[in-house]
Amino acid sequence: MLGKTTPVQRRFILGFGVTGQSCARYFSRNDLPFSVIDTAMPVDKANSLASVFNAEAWFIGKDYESIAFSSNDLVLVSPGIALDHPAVIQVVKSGARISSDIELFKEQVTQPMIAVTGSNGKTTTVHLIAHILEQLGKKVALVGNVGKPVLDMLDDSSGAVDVIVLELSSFQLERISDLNAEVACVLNVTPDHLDRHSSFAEYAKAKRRIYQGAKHQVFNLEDNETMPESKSNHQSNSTLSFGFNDANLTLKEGMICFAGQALLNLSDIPLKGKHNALNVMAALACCQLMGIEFQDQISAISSFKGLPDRCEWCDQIDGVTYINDSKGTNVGATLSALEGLSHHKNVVLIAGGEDKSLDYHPLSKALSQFAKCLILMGECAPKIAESVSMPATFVSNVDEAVHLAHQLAAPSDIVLLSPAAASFDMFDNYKQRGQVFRAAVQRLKEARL
Ligand code: UMA
Repeated sequence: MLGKTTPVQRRFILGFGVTGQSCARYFSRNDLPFSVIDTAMPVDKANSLASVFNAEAWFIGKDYESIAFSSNDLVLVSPGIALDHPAVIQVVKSGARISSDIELFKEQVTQPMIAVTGSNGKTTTVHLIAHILEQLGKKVALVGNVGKPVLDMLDDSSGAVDVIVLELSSFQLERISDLNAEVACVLNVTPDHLDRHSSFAEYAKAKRRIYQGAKHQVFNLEDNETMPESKSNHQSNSTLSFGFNDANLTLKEGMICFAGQALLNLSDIPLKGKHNALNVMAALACCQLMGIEFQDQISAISSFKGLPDRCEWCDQIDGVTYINDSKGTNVGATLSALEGLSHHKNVVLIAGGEDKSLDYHPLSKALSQFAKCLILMGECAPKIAESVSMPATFVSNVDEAVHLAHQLAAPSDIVLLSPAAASFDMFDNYKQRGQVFRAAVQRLKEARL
């Protein structure tokens, strides 16, 4: 434990966003002094945070260069800061101990953890797992990349929690070891964040770190990159796979089945699309490995409502359905949305945003199979256009995109916002992009009345 009893001389928090601030609250609750380093925060924002957080010192911008770290110092690094960031390199060279909020958390929690990662579907899946457990009377803490930093769970009420459901990103996983989860699951691995990881292989390897020390493992038999490298060392371990063919949990004639027994009809699942069928199978497997019978999970699944910004139904205007998949921030997500929602090439796709060094060529075949037109916006619009054979129309904002889509779509078509790219070129985050899309659809509807 990195508390008062360890010979830590000074504590630094590197990166003072959502994670960094939760680290500060954690240290303050435990009367442990700390300093803040943020290399990208505007000084006026740091000044206003300084009145809220009682740090010993603030190092903003390049101020960190003057710090003489020692091997007795502890530096908690936020997930968004890459391992090759100059500040991290300076810390490593000094011999100071680098850690993270998740490392600190896992050393202290006593409750069983279900940990889930994947390029796409992880937030939907952790919400579904939490929903199933809650419907069955468990007190659940849903934390991690999902938006609630883990250390905020360790307050006075944490004793009442029965199960921790933890969503982890590759950024969080690349700097932790031996998570020791009760159940660990990798949903899928498709290219993402290649501006941060040196290669797809490194990205996939980071994802599979989630299995380290896990008692039970859940993986996607359709996707080799999700497979655990070895069986868990636990004697009571078991591993479950999910997928469309020959997996432990699989699909047969529209039914989710386990060991030949039909569990659930796909049409009774509120989440639509083949990708969501996989997410549901993964959630069923995770909960079963926590000792919950499949039969007890089924009614809970049918009462689960999906999440905003993930293939979210917005409205129907003149017979055209508008779907907001703003969280589709990589190529794999957009492929899943196209494949899962389209019937007979009836999708007008709105894509584009900030590039994450992704290869957009795989979109080309899917567009010709599932889409009727392509509308592009944002920084990487030209790169997407060059990578696909379908001609694209460029627009400069979401309103223009929605108006053009309305002109191009016919009754029973789908207008799908699924950018295959990050949002930061035009928006604060994907949620704001989704809100702007919903508002544009609403204005279109009002104009048509
Ligand atoms: N910063 C620096 N130097 C830099 C870059 C950033 O000092 O070079 C500072 C920024 O000024 C800012 C802070 O670091 O003050 C931001 O830290 P961060 O980027 O680690 O983000 P947090 O606000 O701590 O949020 C993180 C996750 N964000 C990322 O990993 C980028 C959140 O996931 C997560 O919900 C939160 O911790 C709690 O666990 C978001 C995300 O986009 C949703 N995740 C990616 C994804 O899902 O694809 C990985």
